[in-house]
Formats: sequence, structure tokens, C-alpha cells
Amino acid sequence: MVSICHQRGVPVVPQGGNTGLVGGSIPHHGEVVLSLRRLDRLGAVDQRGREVTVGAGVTLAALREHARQAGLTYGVDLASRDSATVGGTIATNAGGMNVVVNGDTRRQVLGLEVVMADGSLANHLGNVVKESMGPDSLRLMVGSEGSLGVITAARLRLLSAQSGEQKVTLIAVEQLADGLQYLTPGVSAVEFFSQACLDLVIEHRALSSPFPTAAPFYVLIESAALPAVPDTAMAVVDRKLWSYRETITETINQQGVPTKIDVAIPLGRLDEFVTRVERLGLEDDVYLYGHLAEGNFHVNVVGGSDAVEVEDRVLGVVIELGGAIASEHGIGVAKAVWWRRSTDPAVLAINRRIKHTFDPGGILNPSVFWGG
Ligand code: S2G
Ligand code: ZN
Repeated sequence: MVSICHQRGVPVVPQGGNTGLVGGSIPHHGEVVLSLRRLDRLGAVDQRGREVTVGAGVTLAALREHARQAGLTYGVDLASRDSATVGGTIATNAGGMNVVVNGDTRRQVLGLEVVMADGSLANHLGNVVKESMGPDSLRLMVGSEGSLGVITAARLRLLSAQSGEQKVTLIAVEQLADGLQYLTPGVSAVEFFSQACLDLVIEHRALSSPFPTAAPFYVLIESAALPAVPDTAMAVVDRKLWSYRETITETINQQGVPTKIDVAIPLGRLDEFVTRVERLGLEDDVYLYGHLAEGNFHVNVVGGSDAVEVEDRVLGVVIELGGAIASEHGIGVAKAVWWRRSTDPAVLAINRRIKHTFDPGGILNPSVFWGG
């Protein structure tokens, strides 16, 4: 199919679970959509090597269950696990809840099989734990959002399943920086959300408030041992506390079409970012939540303001604070202008040369990165 599109110069958008949030897996100018969902082969788990080779269309949930049945686990987990696919999460270098302990998707990839822009099949799945075979050119596919090649299969590392039940602790904090003290060995997730997020899920999810009084932010920690919480802090331990964090996205989406801004802020400037966003005086409902360990904010804004203006104002603050305009959702079309604006010109020139080398006809997902 790709070779036919190559011969006719027809642009192609590879699509996995279509859970992307930056318009990177949908047609924008009449592209052909190439669904990878049918590539759902689950290879046998190599328990000794702790790895497995699967098709790009395997969902994260199916992969995690396949690993669980072999007494192992996969290092990346997302709320959208039932529809997000292996290929899509590699193409966007998805992060999720456990980056703090397992790293992002890039860290899980051991090898790839890719259909190139001319329809040829490039196989660097490999079979070994470590190799030194020259430039790892196919690894450029990780995070390329289908613009350099179409991922069809991946060899992925698997991890030992956590022994014993992980503790889940919710702690009220005055400053996000107060939450960084819980970044200690043995944590498998360090998430955060604002009081506005908590109010929203309590109201719409029939959840009771975990604490008698409000606080600016809440830090949710999953860990093997209970975190050392100061006596003065409000804290509660219960695995069900994940529901406060995992229902935020869908509950916000029920309030209207949010402007979703996924960014990363240097850990030393988290509360400065919060203050600067508050000072923007956005007239809408602003929800701040995300992955504290990586300084990854999901700024969701719901209201009548112009989405582009809101995004420009928030991303302007991100740039001023030395942050990144995308932390785990990728660039797609939605962030393309900001990506070009905030990427070092020399790096941008290298990316453009790589794009031209891998896709000289410009048929692979042409709108992401370079369009918009
Ligand atoms: C999260 C999910 C997508 C979003 O909950 O961590 O990555 O931003 C998000 O709503
Ligand atoms: Zn996230």
C-alpha cells in the first residue's frame, strides 16, 4: 500500500489507536489513512531475555496482559491503554505514569520493523541484549510520529512484575516543589493534580473528598514502601486513590472541548510556572495535573477563550521558563508552529535533512512537524 502511494505521490497518515492529542494521526489534507490495528500479533514472551516481539497494532492493554501471563510487565502504562497501540506509543514516544521508574517508550524499544516511504521493509528487530552495529537509524522512528517510516513491529523489553502490592499515598501540598521530596528510590509513580481537578472529579465521579480542607495541589505516590510524610501534612493511603488521578482527563472532556497543553517545566521552576499561568488571568477553567517527576504539566483549559491565543500565552511562559512545549503527547499538527519556533535552528535543519532523506517524496504524514 505504501509503495503504491509512493509511486503515485499520495500522502499517507499511519494510524494506531488514534488516541493522539495533537492531531498527528488523522488526515488534514486528503491523506490516505493507513490503520495498523490489524498488525496485532503477539510473539512468544522470552522469559530469560525478558523481551517480546509484537505487531504495531497490539494495544498497550493486550501487551501488558500478555506480559503479565508470563509473570512480567511492560514498563509503559497510560490511562488510554485499551486503545493506544504499541506502534502509536512508539511513534509519539509516549510517557505515562511510570516514566519515573521505567523511562519513556524509547527506553522499552529493543528493535523495530519499519515500512519505509518507498514501501520497502526495513528490519532491525534484532535478537540480542546488546549490540554495536553502527548508527541505530531505525531508532529515529521513535517520536517521529509516522513522518519517517511506518512502524509495523517492535521488539520490546519486559520487566519483572512488582513484588507485593504497591502502596498508593495522596498528600496535600502547598507547593509542587514540596512533592519533589517524595522522588525517592522505590517509587513507581509520582503524579500531581490541582484542587480544581479534585473538585471536578469529586463532583462528577461521585467521589468523596479525601481531606477535610482544600489545598493548592495533591501529590499521588505509588511506591513499594510508604513515603515519609511530615506529621503536619494531610495524607491518606489507599489504592483506590488512583481514581482521582485517572478520571481527570475524561471528566474534563465532559465539560467541553478543552485546550490541552502538554509541557515540561524544569523541576526548579514548577511553582513559578503555576504562578505565571495564574497571572495570565485566563477567564476559563484551568486544570493543572500531570507527572511531577518529569515536571510534565497537562494544562487543560475549558471555556470560551480562543484556543490558539490560550496556547500561545501558556507556551510563551513555558519558553520563558526554559521548558519544552511537548513532554509526552508529541508535536503533531497542533504544536508544529511552536516546535519550529522553539527548536534550535541547527537542530531543525538536521531534522529537515533527515525527513528529506527518509521521505524524499514527502508522503509520510506530511502535516506533522512541518505543516500546521
Ligand atoms: C495523562 C492523558 C491525556 C491528557 O492523564 O497523563 O497524558 O492530557 C494524560 O488528557
Ligand atoms: Zn500524561
